[in-house]
Amino acid sequence: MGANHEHDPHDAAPARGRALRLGIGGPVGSGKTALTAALCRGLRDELNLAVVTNDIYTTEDADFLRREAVLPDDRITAVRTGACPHTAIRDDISANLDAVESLEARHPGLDLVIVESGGDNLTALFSRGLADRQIFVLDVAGGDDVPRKGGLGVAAADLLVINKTDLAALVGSDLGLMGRDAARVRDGRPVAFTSLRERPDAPEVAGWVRGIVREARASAHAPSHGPAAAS
Ligand SMILES: Nc1nc2c(ncn2[C@@H]2O[C@H](COP(=O)(O)OP(=O)(O)OP(=O)(O)O)[C@@H](O)[C@H]2O)c(=O)[nH]1
Ligand SMILES: [Mg+2]
Repeated sequence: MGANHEHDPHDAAPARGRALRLGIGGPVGSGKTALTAALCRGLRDELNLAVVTNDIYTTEDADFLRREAVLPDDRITAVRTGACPHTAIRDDISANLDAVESLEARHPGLDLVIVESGGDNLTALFSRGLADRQIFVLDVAGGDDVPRKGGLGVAAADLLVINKTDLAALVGSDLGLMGRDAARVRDGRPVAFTSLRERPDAPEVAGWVRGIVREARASAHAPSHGPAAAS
């Protein structure tokens, strides 16, 4: 029997006084690292950023981001999961939390830490104890029936990105159908179509990330509503 993916053993960590943590998940090769690179390039002049990458056996994604110089090297940390990627973002998040916290300690005042998951299946969601918000990245080459098949990643991520639209005609994927099926399972949560090949800066996704960072700042400065003092 499969694991119960609805069960999250971790509580959401308190967000006050620390960076917002954004998880980026999705199947193998859908464009998670390309999107991470796009967000770093697009936001690094206005936000204080760092990245954690997850690979099973290598540090390839971190190596790629360093080679591309999307951020200074010491703002990019690789976690080698050694097992199914979803285990490291959902069940035992300690290696990822250590990586995030060590980046926060080395770079005071971080606004945003992006955590890229290793490529996984459609049920892979981040634990709320690791990611405050999450993006799930599909690509059109995986088939235009993937949004209809649903799965937690497609249905529940805060933003669904459908990437590689430049390949849609080549692989016979119907973008309209993907959009309608995604809307049906997502209960109003947003969907963005991207081609990181044609628009490597992903302006729509960068705009969404600006919005969640603004929200996090606003709630960090809002007065807390603790229980009223007894008289
Ligand atoms: N044609 C096309 N190729 C893309 C696009 N986005 C990414 N790619 C390519 O797709 C391949 C996989 O992209 P990655 O960003 O490494 O995908 P990933 O999801 O991080 O992959 P894993 O971490 O291995 O799961 C690379 O060769 C990218 O250059 C796109 O919009 N269009
Ligand atoms: Mg990657």
